[in-house]
This record gives sequence, structure tokens and C-alpha cells, in this order.
Amino acid sequence: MEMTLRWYGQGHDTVTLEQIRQIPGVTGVITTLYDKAAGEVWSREEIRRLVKEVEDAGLKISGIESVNVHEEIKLAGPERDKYIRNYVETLENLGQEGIHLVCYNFMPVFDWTRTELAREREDGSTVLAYRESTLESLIAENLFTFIKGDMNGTVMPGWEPERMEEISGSLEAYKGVNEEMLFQNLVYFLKAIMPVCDKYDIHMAIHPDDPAWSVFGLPRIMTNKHNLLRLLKEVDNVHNGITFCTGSFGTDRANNLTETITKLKGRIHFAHVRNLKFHGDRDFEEAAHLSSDGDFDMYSIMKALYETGFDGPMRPDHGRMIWGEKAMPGYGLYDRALGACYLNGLWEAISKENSGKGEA
Ligand code: DNO
Repeated sequence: MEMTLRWYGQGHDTVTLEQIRQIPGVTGVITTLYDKAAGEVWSREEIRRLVKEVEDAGLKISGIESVNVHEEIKLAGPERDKYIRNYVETLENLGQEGIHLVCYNFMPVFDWTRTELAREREDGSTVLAYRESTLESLIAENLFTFIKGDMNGTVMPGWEPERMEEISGSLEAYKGVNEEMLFQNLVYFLKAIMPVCDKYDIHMAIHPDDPAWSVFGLPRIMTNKHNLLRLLKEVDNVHNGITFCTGSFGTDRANNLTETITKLKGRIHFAHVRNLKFHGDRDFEEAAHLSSDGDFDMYSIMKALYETGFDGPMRPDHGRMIWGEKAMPGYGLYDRALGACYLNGLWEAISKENSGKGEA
């Protein structure tokens, strides 16, 4: 396992590479070319510049999150093959620059969805939260306006103003697209990109839908163990894998995290590990990483990853906003640094127990 932190790039992130370098045990970043629109080709020069910037700071790029998938591909629109060719070209360029992990999602229109970005907790920290009844009281076009005041001046992934401007048209385009159609479009996409992934040994790692159910009536498919396993089987290539995100997959309390990790053995290429605190079904907030602060048993999650031989990058996921920090909600430095240390501590203990060196 390699501990990493997500970094949005200079000019987009309030956190610097120098700060990340000082978190003990963090050796890599998960990053992206944040200005790229879905469907645009990433050139070798742009990728090389990013690699150099990260390496000059004493870190490495452990993977890309995300290379976004154009809606035409998700919709099987008339231009899907053109956008797949662009995606393949980007993968080719990433492969040539030594990058072997790409996280992406296949959620229509919206990426991850929350109804609050700064819910205040008892200790004064703020967290992201989701309440289904709030979502149901809003129309999709208004969600962005509802939450944007709490973005601390940042542009959040999946909530880019340009994307929001097109929202009505995008929602309209999905009328008549059901989950099976979306699933088949994902399979088509994966089959088309597997040859370039094989050539450069690029692990594709799909992110589960967040939350793990349909929002605003849009189809969502990466929501449960059955669908994840079905996808792995339909495109049975080790380069077709999963980003196991506990905080997304775990939003549905029927999803058993440790059992699913065990079933996905060998196909989890990237792990996002965080905790949730539930106030009811479909009503939760993002807690600190520590087990006692939320409802997940983080020790068991880490143990399941360890026992299945997980050896990819892991990152602490959304953190609380603490100590007066002003950053992109979920992506401040302080609480994610605490999360990285805690997860590294669990991992050290589990490794030592398993190598018989655990006794004091
Ligand atoms: C939110 C993230 C997602 C994730 C994408 C992957 O904080 O977990 O935006 O990066 O869904 O493509």
C-alpha cells in the first residue's frame, strides 16, 4: 500500500506540494490537469510538466483522478467514438509519461452529490453532509446555487460552473436512458480502451457512485456489489478495476464494505478511505477518519484490504474543516493529514500482527 494525498494542482488547490511532502508516510499525490474539460486530449508536454513539478517537490504521481468521461460516451451519442478516440490518446500519452493508474466515474450529469458543504458539528468543525429529504425538496438545477456559497471560493470537482450551466440540457438527454443502457455504454467504453491499457499497463479504476443510488431520477450503476462484480466479469481484464471508496459505496447501509473488498480481491487498484456518521437511512455526514467518530469500523476495512493483498495507492478522503482552515470543502490539509497518519498507523499495526512482530 502506498499512502497518497489528492492534489488539484497549483492555482486550484490551497494545499502545496511542500506541505504534502511533510506528512509522514505520504510519498505520492493523486492529481489531474484540472483545467481540462471532459473529452479534451491531454498532451504529453502538459503531462510531463505536471510530472516534473511533482517530482521536483520530492513526491511522485501515484495516479490520476480523474480523466473525466464525456457525456456522449455515457449516452452512446453520435460522437461517442470520437470522444473514445480522444480518451485513448490521453491514455497513450499518460502511459508514455509513466502513469499507470486512472480513476474515473460513470455518473450521469452530476459527480458526487451533497446537500451541505459546511455543516457545523459540536466541536466547531464543519463537514459535508447529505440528507435525502433536502435533495428531494430541490430541483436539480437549483442544487448548485443552494451549496455554492460554501465552496470557499474554490471550484469543486464535478461542480464546475460550465457543467452547471448545461445542466438542464444534460438532464433532458438522459430521459429514456435506463440503468441497463448505461451499463452497456460503460462496457462498450471499457472494451474500446483495454488495448491501450494493456499496452501501457494502465489500471482503470472506476469510482462508485456517490451516493450509491439514483439522484434526481438519473440512472446510476456503480452502486452495489452485484453491479461491480458484473462489470469486472463483463470486461474480464485486470486493467478494468475499481477505486474502492468507502465513503461512497458505504452510503448505502446495505453495502457490506469488508465483504465487498474480499470479493473484489485483485481488482481494487485504488482506495479512498473515510468514515461516515449516519443520522438515518440516506441521511449522513462525513466524520473524522477515526472509527469512534463515525459508523464504519476502519480497522476491519484496512484489515480486509491488507488481507486481500491490496498494494495500490490509498488516500484519506474528505476531511473535516478544522483549525480555521479555508479550503475546498473536504480537501483541506489538516484533517486529511490526520487521516493519513491514522490510516498508516492502522496499516502498520495490521502488518506487524501479520508478520508475527506485533508483540511488544
Ligand atoms: C469527490 C471525489 C469524486 C471523484 C470522482 C472520480 O470528492 O471523490 O469527485 O474524484 O468521482 O472520477
